[in-house]
Amino acid sequence: VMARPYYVTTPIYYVNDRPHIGHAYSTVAADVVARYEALRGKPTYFLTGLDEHGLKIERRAKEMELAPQDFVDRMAAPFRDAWEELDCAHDGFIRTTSAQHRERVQALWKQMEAKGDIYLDDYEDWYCVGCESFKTEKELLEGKLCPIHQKPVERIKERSYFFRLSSYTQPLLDYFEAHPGFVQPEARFNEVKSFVKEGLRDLSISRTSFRWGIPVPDAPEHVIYVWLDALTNYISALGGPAEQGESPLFDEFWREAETITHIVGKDILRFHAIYWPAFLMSAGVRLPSQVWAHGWLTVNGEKKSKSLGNFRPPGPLVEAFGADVLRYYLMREVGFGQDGDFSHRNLVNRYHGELANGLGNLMNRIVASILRKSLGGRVPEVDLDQLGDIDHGLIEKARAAARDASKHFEALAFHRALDTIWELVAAANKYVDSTEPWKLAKQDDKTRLEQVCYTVLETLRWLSIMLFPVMPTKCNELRGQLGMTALLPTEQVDLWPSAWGGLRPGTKTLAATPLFPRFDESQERSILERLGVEPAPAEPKKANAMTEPQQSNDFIEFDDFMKVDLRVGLVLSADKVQKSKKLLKLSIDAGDPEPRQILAGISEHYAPE
Ligand code: ME8
Repeated sequence: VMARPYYVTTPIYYVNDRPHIGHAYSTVAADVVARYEALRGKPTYFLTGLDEHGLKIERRAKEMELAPQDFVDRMAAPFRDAWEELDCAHDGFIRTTSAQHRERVQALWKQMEAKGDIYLDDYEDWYCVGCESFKTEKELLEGKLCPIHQKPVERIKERSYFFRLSSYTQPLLDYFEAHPGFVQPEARFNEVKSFVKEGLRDLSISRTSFRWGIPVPDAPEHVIYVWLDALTNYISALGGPAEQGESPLFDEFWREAETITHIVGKDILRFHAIYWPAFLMSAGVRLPSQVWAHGWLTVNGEKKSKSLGNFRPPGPLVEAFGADVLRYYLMREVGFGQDGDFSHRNLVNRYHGELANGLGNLMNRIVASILRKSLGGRVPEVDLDQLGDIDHGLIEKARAAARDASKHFEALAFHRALDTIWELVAAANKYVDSTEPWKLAKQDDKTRLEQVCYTVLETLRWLSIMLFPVMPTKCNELRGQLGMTALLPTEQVDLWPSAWGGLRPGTKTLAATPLFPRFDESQERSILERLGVEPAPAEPKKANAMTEPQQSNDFIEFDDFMKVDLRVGLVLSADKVQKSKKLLKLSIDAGDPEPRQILAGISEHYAPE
């Protein structure tokens, strides 16, 4: 079966802001999907870019005393740099001020017009410049504030072109009915459906009161509404809308794509799940397969706002941890679709617990240590038919992980994919604990040692593929240490692990530097300091509902802590308390004239000795 094309997009970001962790979240997710699908042999195209028109940009440029085009040119570079730093290998980078985009937007307009869906009328409504969106009276907060930006909306009264969105109410509902996976997650889809069920109003799609946009064809005193302009990026970047045969990219990745996924933040779901499909229906262009709305991130517990400094370009984080670690953390910490917190401290914790002590340790124990000392650093030759139950246990775990992780990646459940893969990492470390290769190394007959080492090395090879979408550089380093070549995704070749025993006996491994070196405490402190994180150790951890139990926040104030009388003592004896499961009776010398007797509820965890 030929693998069919896969197309994935991020929102195009407004250039009035600098790239930050929130933008990085969407972009990394899209890159991970694209890399995953490419590994499976699908032709893939990953698009990101910039939204450069609109009143918001025009005003910001004015504040900066720059011509709008100079302003957007200047603001584009930091985004390109950020995606390069984060190893986000986009195939296309669309800017809405490009000539190709302008032409295609006008072409789409004409198709909608030819359908009879555009008309001119007088218009009066509330507008939020932050959202670049009209608001109905009942959406507004007290004092005519935008519910999202908490800023006053503006009264707009002008002649404008309208799109007959109202006549797409039923077609959209029918489409939703027929495509139950169109919006993800499901709860968000339900919100979209109820919104449409209430009935849609026609949409004003042009403005005359400012200039910074794409002129309406044959009516250049109007500029095209920035969201109609912006949404069209997803096809204009491919050369669409276009007739069959006019644009090979549009044919391959839109017309004939197996899957078209728009990744967006939940804030802009309505535009993507309602307006965009309606525009496409009107123009007679196929619809995307799914709109995936992820949740909203805070950084160290803080929301994004102009006054807060946590939402900074990701450069310093990449410098401190490397792109792969940051990508890993972004995909692991918060369930895709849920809101969550990006916490520098949790990043450090996961780095140590999961990367250094989990995967890195597995690598070190075998490749850097035993293999080198006892088997000349080469991949041993083993007879796979001679393996024991415990070996097959790990092999089965690997097969299950590959199967489940692929399902999760396909569903954009990145955190689940990583959970599954980390179960395999844990199982492999446990396998090393149980088989005790350091003891096997002392035996004259090395057969068992070879079996154990091979089983772990092959597991590492599988891991180097499964983790590649998230940590491409580290995975290729890992492969280099296993004596293997870098992964090179190729169309129509499925590289996902399926056959056990791909690692060739005799391959020379390299014990290079650890993949995830541990930081000591002072390094950790200085990294956090450089990132501007307060060195308070008792930061209440924002728990991730998907993977961790909620933690209680019952911390005490420092003054209360100062009331504590804390002493160090020597345990003189410890005895089980008869008939009690929990208690140990301790006799303790804490500097008092007589030893103290203390009952401690630790018997389930400590033997008296
Ligand atoms: O809305 N948490 O651009 P934008 C998670 N130009 N994601 C976040 C985030 C956060 N705190 N902050 C931003 C626009 N994002 C329009 C889009 S598309 C045709 C036009 C991400 O610069 C998230 O993907 O305001 C969100 O949807 C997007 O950035 C908004 O970027």
